[in-house]
Amino acid sequence: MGTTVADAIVATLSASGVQRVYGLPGDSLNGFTDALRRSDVRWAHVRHEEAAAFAAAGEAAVTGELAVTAGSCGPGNLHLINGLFDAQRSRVPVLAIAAHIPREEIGSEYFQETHPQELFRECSVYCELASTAEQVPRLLRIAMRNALERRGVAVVVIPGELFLADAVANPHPRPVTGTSSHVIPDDAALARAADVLNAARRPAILAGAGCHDAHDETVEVARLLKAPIVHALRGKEYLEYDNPFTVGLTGLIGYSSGYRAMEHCDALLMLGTDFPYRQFYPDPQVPVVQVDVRGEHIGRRTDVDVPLVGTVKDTARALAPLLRPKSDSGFLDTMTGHYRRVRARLDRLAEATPPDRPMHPQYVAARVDEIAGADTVFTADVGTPTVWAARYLTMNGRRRLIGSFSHGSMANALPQAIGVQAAQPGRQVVALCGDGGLTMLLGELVTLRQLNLPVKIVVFNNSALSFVELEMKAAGIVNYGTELDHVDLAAVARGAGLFGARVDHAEQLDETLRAAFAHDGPAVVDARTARHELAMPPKITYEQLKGFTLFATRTVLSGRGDEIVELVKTNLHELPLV
Ligand SMILES: Cc1ncc(C[n+]2csc(CCOP(=O)(O)OP(=O)(O)O)c2C)c(N)n1
Repeated sequence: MGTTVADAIVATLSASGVQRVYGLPGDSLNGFTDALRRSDVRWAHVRHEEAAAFAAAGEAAVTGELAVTAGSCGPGNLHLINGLFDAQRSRVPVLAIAAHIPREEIGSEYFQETHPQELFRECSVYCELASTAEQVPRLLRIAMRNALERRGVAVVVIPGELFLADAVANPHPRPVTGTSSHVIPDDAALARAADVLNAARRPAILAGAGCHDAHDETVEVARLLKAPIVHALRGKEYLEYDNPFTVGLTGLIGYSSGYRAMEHCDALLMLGTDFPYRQFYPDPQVPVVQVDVRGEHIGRRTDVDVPLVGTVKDTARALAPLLRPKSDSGFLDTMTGHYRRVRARLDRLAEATPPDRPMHPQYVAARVDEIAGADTVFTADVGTPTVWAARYLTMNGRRRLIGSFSHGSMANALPQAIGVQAAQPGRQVVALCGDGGLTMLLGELVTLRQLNLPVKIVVFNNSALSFVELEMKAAGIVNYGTELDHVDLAAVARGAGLFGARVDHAEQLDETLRAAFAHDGPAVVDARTARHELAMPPKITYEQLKGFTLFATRTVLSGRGDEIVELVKTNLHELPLV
């Protein structure tokens, strides 16, 4: 057999450093999987294509390099879509190879026909259909370059028969790999920014994922300005450590100290963040300087006085010499003092409960934080696991925290962990899962075993879609449709050939976590946690408070008064946070 188009694709992937492709085979993809069989690129076989896309997103997030996923025609690649949305919204480079029905059938409502270029348009930076075999290698390289440079998803749609077509052998395919550049605003723009910040008496910094390589530069600007650093969730892993200026997160799952710093500042410097919640930004008269390498993102959350297009690292370096060091640290001291008090209160909430009470999820998260390694990669499910991760995982510059923080999809933690662990087999990977999230893509437990990935899963098993219950309570809606039948997930894990242990009481937790983390293979710790843990947003609006009271009244009226008693018991301690 000569060289096929699929062989040429795989050769380019391999030359570019791609080591595996996540997916599920199918007729239209057979030419591609067959070429993988002949190559050094591995097939990372999952149970659901959504998991394949999430796994690629997880790999790309932890390596910063291109990760690849593939799906067969019609439903096969359609299943990729939610994971691809996540990769796109997290701006990590992922290539999706979407096999397609035979060219000559397109447009006839053929078996399994969809139009992938239309379906994936919204979740990609590049999405094109290959029509001839000759076109495929160049289309592939363009797609890879787009994914890398525009940090997102690139999709190549390839009719199945093209994979099997003859290709011109190319013994030295050129690698397509990432680049790095310095991007700095011009002097006039920097001077305007410096004027605004020098004139301020209480400047604050809001920092996000764009600070990924700019910890020291961000802290230096904060030191000059005596400015508290508030961070968005995706900024946590890059800024929360070795940083005397941090005042924590803001936003719906943030701390009141983060919120207060934004509320009381008289100038805001946004560094590499697209933090979406407009109600958490300062009043409109407060001047804003925003730094983002993607100029088109500037000003879409709040009005901006000085837009600076540049990488945070380079821009902060260029800005620092223009800043007049401030001497008054009053605002900073007040805000960091507030942060310390909030932190102490949060730590008190993470206490062990007596054996007759279910564990506080805060306690579980805090113990995981303590027992996990110094360079662990954590993934956290959307839902309350993200709240506990945000509040209780300590970052140190080596640990990583990955979630579905922009797309906000459930069931992300396990498949993202698959990708992280596959890319970095020697590293400890801990997935914090909800029972709703884990059971949504439960089949991927088997993937862990099949691919030999020693991921450690800690389930916050509260038999509910707990985060949604909180949202309903805040809106004054009686909980409905949020109950999850209890599942013994430790037993399920053991049935799938994994280590599985259940923890009902606080005193069993440490020992079980240690055993699971030391286990030479994938493990599930099924932690039974209290259902009604409020994760109060730092800014409780009058509407939300009213909603909560309304919820209490309605629940009592609907004959569920015992639920209120339980709620108050588990949450009274949380209320002072507001
Ligand atoms: C795919 C998807 N479906 C629905 C939602 C809405 N949603 C957000 S959090 C959540 C509950 C998650 O439940 P679970 O995983 O059990 O975690 P918990 O909040 O109970 O700890 C739901 C349904 C979503 N974000 N994504």
